[in-house]
Amino acid sequence: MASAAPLDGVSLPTALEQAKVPSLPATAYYIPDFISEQEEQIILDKIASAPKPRWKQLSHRRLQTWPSDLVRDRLLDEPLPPWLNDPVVTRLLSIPLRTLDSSHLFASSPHQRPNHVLINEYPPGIGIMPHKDGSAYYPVVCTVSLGASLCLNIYKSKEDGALDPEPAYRILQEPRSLLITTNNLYTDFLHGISDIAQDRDLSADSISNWDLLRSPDHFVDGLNHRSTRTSLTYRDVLKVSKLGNNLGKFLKR
Ligand SMILES: O=C(O)CCC(=O)C(=O)O
Repeated sequence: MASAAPLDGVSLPTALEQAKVPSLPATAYYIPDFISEQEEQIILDKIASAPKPRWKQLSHRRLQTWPSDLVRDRLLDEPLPPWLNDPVVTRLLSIPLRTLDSSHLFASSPHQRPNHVLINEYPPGIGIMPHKDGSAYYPVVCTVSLGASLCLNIYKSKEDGALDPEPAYRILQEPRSLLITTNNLYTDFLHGISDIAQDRDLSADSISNWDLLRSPDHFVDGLNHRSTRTSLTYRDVLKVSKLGNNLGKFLKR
């Protein structure tokens, strides 16, 4: 992959189309070296130093939402903190979709950039149930992985609406990588992460983005021993309320 802006450990495609995962339904992109080790550590330190009430504790997993939770699918208009904006958003918007085309991934989204970030922390053995992200967001999800690798499973719904229990596709996400899912992959498929301590049967045949991985040699035995992995999922929330209207007053109470 050619580097648009040489920075230690960062390698960006000159156009997003070069990072497309061709074996997946339209459309996914994978960039293994999206941020550097130093940038990864700075973001992890910021997450760790966030005030305790920022964490929402679920039964096995905890998460932070920035700038705030959605209320009835609406976001209160507030900027992302600088450490979530730079380098991730600035870098995302700097990559053209196609060569000789200046438009970027969020060029047609309501706010022309992601305005919301969910931070999920997954200890080994913990995942997330298969789900769709729904209609509150513009249908583009950008996920930056920090700290460790794991597999994201992609599921088809059956004709009767039931979930096919076997994933149709598996995407391996390495630390410092960016995964983008959009189009039919966003609207028609579910995604989830298994509650396991090891991802197994990893190979060029079973992993959709194998040819785009930074270090496929790390998984030659077919295994990924999980350690704590943190993800940042960036999205553009469609509906935003300005402070001062009723939602703003309600939230500020
Ligand atoms: O952590 C991930 O990679 C997936 C997160 C996720 O499924 C979500 O935020 O909806």
